[in-house]
Amino acid sequence: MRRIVVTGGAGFIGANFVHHLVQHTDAEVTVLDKLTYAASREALAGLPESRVRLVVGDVAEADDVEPLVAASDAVVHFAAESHNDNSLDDPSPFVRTNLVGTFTLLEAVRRHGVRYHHVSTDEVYGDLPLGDPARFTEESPYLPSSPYSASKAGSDHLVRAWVRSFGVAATLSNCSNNYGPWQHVEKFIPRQITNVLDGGRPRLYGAGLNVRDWIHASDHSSAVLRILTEGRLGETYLIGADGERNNLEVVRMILALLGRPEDDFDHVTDRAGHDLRYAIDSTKLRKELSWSPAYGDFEAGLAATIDWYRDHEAWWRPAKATTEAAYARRGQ
Ligand code: NAD
Ligand code: TDX
Repeated sequence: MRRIVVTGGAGFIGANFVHHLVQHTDAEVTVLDKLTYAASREALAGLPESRVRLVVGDVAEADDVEPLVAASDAVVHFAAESHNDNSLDDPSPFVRTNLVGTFTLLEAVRRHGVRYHHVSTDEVYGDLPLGDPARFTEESPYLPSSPYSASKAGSDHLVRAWVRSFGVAATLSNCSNNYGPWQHVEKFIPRQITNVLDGGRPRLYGAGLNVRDWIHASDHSSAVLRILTEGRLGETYLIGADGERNNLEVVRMILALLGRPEDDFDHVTDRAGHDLRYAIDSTKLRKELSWSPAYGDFEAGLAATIDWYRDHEAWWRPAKATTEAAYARRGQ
């Protein structure tokens, strides 16, 4: 697998994965990215031009996809509309990019016999009760709640159908909530960090008791590379780092790390259909492929992420005002 196409490689996790490929393999990487509001060229700056090239294009356009797939050994598909709140405002780009985009890529890898890895989310399984030991496994039933998670669930189903019906050489992964550098300020952790850096207050949806299972984006990248190179074809692997915290705990941790009182936040309008709890059982990935996360300490990873946002204000500042204006319109 020398020639790898990474879709969405200018986004948060995709860019992290491209850095990981450059550091840990000798692959030549072609990033296919539409450069939506969520993308940043800066996240790819400094990578060797001989190893990484950026092609601006749409995964849902066969003409953009076809020549790149034809000249590749593998496709790793990160490109997506990724934010639940946006999917509640306007689901249409989610259906187009996440469903039609995946379909377009699958048809291209089928035509050219190219290896395919599909990056998905734990949200396809719906949510779990609070205060319960149950976690998602590869056998959990699909029960998505939002237009975003439904579009991701549909894309997973397309991949499995292309494996079974057409013999496409694919693997899938479903990962929990990521944090780390280059995450857009619309997402929970960067939003709260930048609110505080701006002299404002974090905004908690509802009571803040919803639980997410946090993993550093670089651990997501190492898991995807392991599955791409050693995973069994047709299989799904859940990716997680045992990082369950409720949102209130995370906000209090951010406030403490930034030297602010622990109650210096606002409760705001809850998200419609807000999933209660996500939790991943990643035993299959750990046992079968001997993977383990490098970031065991969430608080240390969060502290490093806060430092990163403090040092990269020029990067996040342009998106902050428009993002907050959208939240203000929703009462959040
Ligand atoms: P992101 O929104 O930060 O980045 C998405 C990237 O895809 C952007 O660079 C954007 O320009 C690109 N893109 C969007 N539409 C496109 C199109 N039609 N054609 C080509 N490129 C397009 O997303 P992210 O948080 O980095 O998520 C990446 C993937 O990982 C997604 O598939 C998401 O579902 C999955 N995932 C994310 C998380 C998380 O916590 N963020 C967790 C599990 C899985
Ligand atoms: O301002 C906020 N206040 C708040 O309380 C925001 C933006 C979010 N929240 C809550 C909602 C969630 O319970 O924080 C939690 C995390 O929210 P998001 O960052 O929007 O993530 P989530 O909806 O859990 O989805 C994320 O993880 C799974 C990614 O955005 C998805 O792409 C991924 O599939």
